[in-house]
Amino acid sequence: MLKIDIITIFPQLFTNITDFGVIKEGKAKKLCEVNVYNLRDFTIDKHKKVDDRPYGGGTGMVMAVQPIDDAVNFIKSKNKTVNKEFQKVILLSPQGETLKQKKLKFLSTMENIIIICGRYEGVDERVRLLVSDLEISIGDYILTGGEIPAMVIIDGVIRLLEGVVGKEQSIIHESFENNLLDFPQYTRPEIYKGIRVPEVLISGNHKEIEKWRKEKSLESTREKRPDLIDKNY
Ligand code: 4FV
Repeated sequence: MLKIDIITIFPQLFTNITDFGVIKEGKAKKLCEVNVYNLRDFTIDKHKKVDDRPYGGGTGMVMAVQPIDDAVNFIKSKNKTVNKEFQKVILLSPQGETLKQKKLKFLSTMENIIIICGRYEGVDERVRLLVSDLEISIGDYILTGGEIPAMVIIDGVIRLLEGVVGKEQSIIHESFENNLLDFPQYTRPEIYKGIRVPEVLISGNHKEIEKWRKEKSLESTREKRPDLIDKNY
């Protein structure tokens, strides 16, 4: 069972994150659970403030360390049975390591991941020094908050849990699984607006089909993502 705990000032954004598709199945099969915590419940500020002006001046506000630290410790105290080796506190920010399939596979082997969703200009540096184990970015662009990146991790990790994706859907043959992009897929109709499904795919010759798919994966990877070819993903 993987427990995913989210810390955010907008918990309602996650209301029904687990009510659809394979994520829903994972929850139903008790292979995972997603708990959402409102950061404001952990502030000692009488106005429930979780941010403040930056030391040294500058525009925008910074998220204070105390509410985040207390929220993480509260969640850890609730997950006492979790083996600490399999518990990770993740800070989502543009300064983090860029998320790749390999990291999702690593996180899918955890028992508990606690995700800190930043807002405003970011978090006090002491969150990195005292609270988070991992810092992850979903890409080199600036969002308004860490909530959508958190959903990327929830979706990408839960679908890798053994038993979540049914037998009919394979996660073996997919992009990045073998550091290649996926081969072209076709379904009915056989001809659409004059474009016919490649003959080999309706030949029934599985050896030829497998060969064609491998070639096509290599071809589109060379074309679209040459950087992938020699990178061990
Ligand atoms: C982000 C990213 C991201 C930065 C300021 C939230 C925002 C605001 N997180 N990958 N790219 N975060 O843009 O993870 O606090």
